[in-house]
Amino acid sequence: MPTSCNVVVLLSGTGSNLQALIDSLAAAETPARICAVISNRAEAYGLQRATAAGIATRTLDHRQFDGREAFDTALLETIDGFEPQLVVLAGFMRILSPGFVRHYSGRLLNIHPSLLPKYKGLHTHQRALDAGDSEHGCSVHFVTEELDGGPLVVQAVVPVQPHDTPDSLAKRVHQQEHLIYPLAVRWFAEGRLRLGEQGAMLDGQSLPSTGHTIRT
Ligand code: NHR
Ligand code: GAR
Repeated sequence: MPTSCNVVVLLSGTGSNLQALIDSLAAAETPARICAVISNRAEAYGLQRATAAGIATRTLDHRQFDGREAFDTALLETIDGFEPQLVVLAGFMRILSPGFVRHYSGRLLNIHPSLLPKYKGLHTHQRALDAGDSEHGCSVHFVTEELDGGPLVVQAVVPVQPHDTPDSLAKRVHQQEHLIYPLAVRWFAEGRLRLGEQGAMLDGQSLPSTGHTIRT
C-alpha cells in the first residue's frame, strides 16, 4: 500500500460529499488524506466543513478571472501547490478546460448524480423523473475532456418510487453518493484503482463500462 495519498477536493457548495469523505477517511485505515479544499465560491458551506476538520482552504472566484483558461491556470497552480496524488470534484460546478483535464489525467475523479451515460449535465433528478425511469442513481468517473463522459468507476442504483419528487429522489441518491465516493477514493489511495488504456481498472482487472455496480 502506498504510504500516503494527498487528495485535493474541489467544490462549489454544500459539501456533503466532502463531509462523507472526511468522516469515512477518519474511520478507515487508508493512505488517503485530504490536504486542501478549494472552492470557486467564497460562501460555499463546504469551506466551513473543511476548516472545522482542520483542512486548508482556498477560494478562487472564477468571476475575477478573464475567461475560463485564466481561471483554470490559476486553479491548477493552486492545486499543484499542495502536490496531490488525487484531485476530486465534489459538487464542483465549473466545466474544466481540456488542458486542465489532461494535466490531471488518471488522477481526477468526479461524482455525478445520475447513472451515466444517462443525464450528463445538470438537473438530473428532474430529467430521470420526466423520463419515467424506474431506476436512477449516481456515478463516480475519471474526468476526461468529454463532459461527464470519462470512464466509470462505480455506480449506485436507486429505485425510483411512485411519488418521488426531484427533492425526495435527490435525497436518496445523495445517501448513495456518500458511500460510493469514499469507496472510490479509498480504492485509488490504496493503489487498487487506476485509469488504464481501455478504461478504469480495479485490482488489475478492467471494470465493466458501467463501472462496479452497487444496488440498494
Ligand atoms: N470538466 C470536464 N472537462 N469534464 C468533466 O467531466 C467535468 C468537468 C467539470 C465539472 C462536474 C459536472 C457534473 O458532474 C464536472 C465534470 C458543471 C457543469 C456546468 O454546466 C456541467 C457538468 C458538471 C459541472 N457548469 C456551468 C459552466 O458554465 C456553470 C453552472 C453553475 O455555475 O451553476 O461551467 O455534473
Ligand atoms: C452532488 O449531488 C453531486 O453529485 C452533484 O452536486 C451535488 C453536490 O452536493 N454534482 C454535480 O451536479 C456536478 N455538476 P454536495 O455539495 O452536498 O456534495
